[in-house]
Amino acid sequence: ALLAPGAVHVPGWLSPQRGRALVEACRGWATGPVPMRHTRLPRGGVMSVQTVCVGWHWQPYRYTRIATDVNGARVAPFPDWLADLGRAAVADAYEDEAAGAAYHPDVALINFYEGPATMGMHQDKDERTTDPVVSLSIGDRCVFRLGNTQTRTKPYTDVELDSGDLLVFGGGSRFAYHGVPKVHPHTADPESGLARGRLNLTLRVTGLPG
Ligand code: MD3
Ligand code: FE
Repeated sequence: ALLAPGAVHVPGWLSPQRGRALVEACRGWATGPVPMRHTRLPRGGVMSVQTVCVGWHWQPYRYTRIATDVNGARVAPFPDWLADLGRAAVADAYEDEAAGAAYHPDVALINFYEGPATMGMHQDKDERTTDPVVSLSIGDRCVFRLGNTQTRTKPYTDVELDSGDLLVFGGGSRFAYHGVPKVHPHTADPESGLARGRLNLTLRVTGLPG
């Protein structure tokens, strides 16, 4: 479904089998080289979601190869199979094979929502490109809020996201405010590979060299 210009929701895009494989890969990245943790914000806050990155390390508000804000380790490389998954996602969401083929993500942010974790309304502006963001959800259902490009308040659209759902945000929605105001606890199907909580992967193109 088209949520807004450039914003496409494809329910159930990820098969349970692929979702479980993705969960297993994320379990590996969560242990290191840079462990999954609550990101500390420069003004002293701590994010309620836990995050681990692949390809580049996101520290608010820039991308580095070394996690100087966590443990000083070099971030895990971005695997070719994950870039392939991103190309398939863009091609399917936009029904545009050329757009899919032209998509070369080099970073994944992996967010884990446990207990009361939420994500406030924000824009993703740390990438130096306008290429789409691909989002894959696994585990508990949640409310995803897609706002506008001007303010972090109304008007916005709330969408229920379920395990396996794909979202692609490009074009006029790439710099829209968005957030996750609510996760519905204990709604994950064990078949998803997650016993509890919600996992979200976003694939992006940083525009940074090599
Ligand atoms: C709309 N993650 O990591 S994914 C984030 O579910 C983030 O963990 C949320 O927002 C999550 O930055 C939402 C969907 C998403 C991601 C990027 C977007 C929506 C977006 C960029 C522009 C507009
Ligand atoms: Fe975001």
